[in-house]
Parts: sequence; structure tokens; C-alpha cells
Amino acid sequence: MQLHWSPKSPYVRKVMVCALELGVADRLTRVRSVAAMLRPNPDIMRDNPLSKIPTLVLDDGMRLFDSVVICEYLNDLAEGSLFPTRGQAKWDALRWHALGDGMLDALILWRNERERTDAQRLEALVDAFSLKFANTLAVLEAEAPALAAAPLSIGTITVGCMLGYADFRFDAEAWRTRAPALADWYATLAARPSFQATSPDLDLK
Ligand SMILES: N[C@@H](CCC(=O)N[C@@H](CS)C(=O)NCC(=O)O)C(=O)O
Repeated sequence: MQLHWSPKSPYVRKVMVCALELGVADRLTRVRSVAAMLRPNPDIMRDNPLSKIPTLVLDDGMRLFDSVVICEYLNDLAEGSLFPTRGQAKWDALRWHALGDGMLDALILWRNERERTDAQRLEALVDAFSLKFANTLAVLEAEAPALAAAPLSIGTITVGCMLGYADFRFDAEAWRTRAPALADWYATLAARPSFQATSPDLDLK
């Protein structure tokens, strides 16, 4: 299987963390692919019309995207338990996934906006992203005991990848000072070999 991959993408990281946790990472051949919103990449678009990574190309020719679809595919392949199928664990995992992924989408747009010139930047948009981040941290801080008690899932992994991206691109936001219990939970998660091996701070090739 070929994975359109880049070392700094938090969505790719989500897939790689799942693959490592499920023991199937060695079945993925990583293809270094540059995805940029303003420069659609024809090599990626052959496999994904949206020109986004991660995109997975299976040996039988099937193409899978986006990240959560790939993660669920890998989970099925490995008969894993990262997608709980019923009860509270299922809804917690899906909701945390939605919150982590939605916040990631906002952080990426926030970063794009931040990099515009003062004249181009829409301050109201920056303020909206900042408010959403503060609210997300407040909700996750209140839920830190539940996160700590929950099994590893697509939800906890995605929240972890979002916090890792916040560390990587939004260091100045100092999220730990606003969410200390969440920071404690994240420290344990981030110490797992799957998170260590996929850190955006590494010079992965
Ligand atoms: N919802 C998608 C988001 C993927 C995504 O936006 N990836 C970024 C890289 S971090 C990308 O490919 N950006 C290129 C673009 O938006 O055209 C997923 O979960 O896979």
C-alpha cells in the first residue's frame, strides 16, 4: 500500500500513529507528497481529486481518503480496537475525533491567515479561530479525567495529534497553562512510541 505522506502533516501523523499502534506500519510505503492549498499537486490528484494528504493507494488499486477513512481501513485490516463499535466508548471516540479534527482544520486555516500581510489578514477570522481554540481547550480540560480513563481510540489519537500540532505551530498560545489536566493526559499519550516516532519535530524523511 502506498501512502501519500509528509512528515509535518497532523492528519498524516494520525494515520501513522494508528498504523504503528495496530502493527501495520511496515505495510505502508510512504510516498513523499507535497500538498499545498494554493498549489494542487497533479501526482496526488491522480489518486485524490482534492489534492490532499493523507491518501492511501491499495495494492488492488482502490484509493482511500481522508485520514479517518484510512485509519478505519487500517483498523479493520488489523482487526484492531481503535474504532469502538458500541456504547459510550463509540460516541466518546467519534466525538473526540470530530473535536480534534475540527480544531485541526481551524488551526491550519488560522496559520494561513497568520501568514498573510497585515493588510490582507482578516482579524475577525483570527479572533474567531482564537476563540474556538480557547473553547476547545476548556471542553477538553473538563473532560481530561474521561480522556485518561478511555481506551486508546481514533478520538484520543486525534485529540493528541491536534495538541501536538498546537505545540508545533502555535507554541506562543501556551495551551498547557490554560489546560493543566489536559497537559498531564497528553504527556502520557505523547510518551507512547507511536507518538514519539511521528513527532513533527523529528527530521523524518
Ligand atoms: N480532512 C482531511 C484533511 C487533510 C488535509 O487538509 N491535509 C493537508 C495537509 S496537512 C492538505 O493536504 N492540504 C492541501 C490542500 O488543502 O489542498 C483529512 O482528514 O485527511
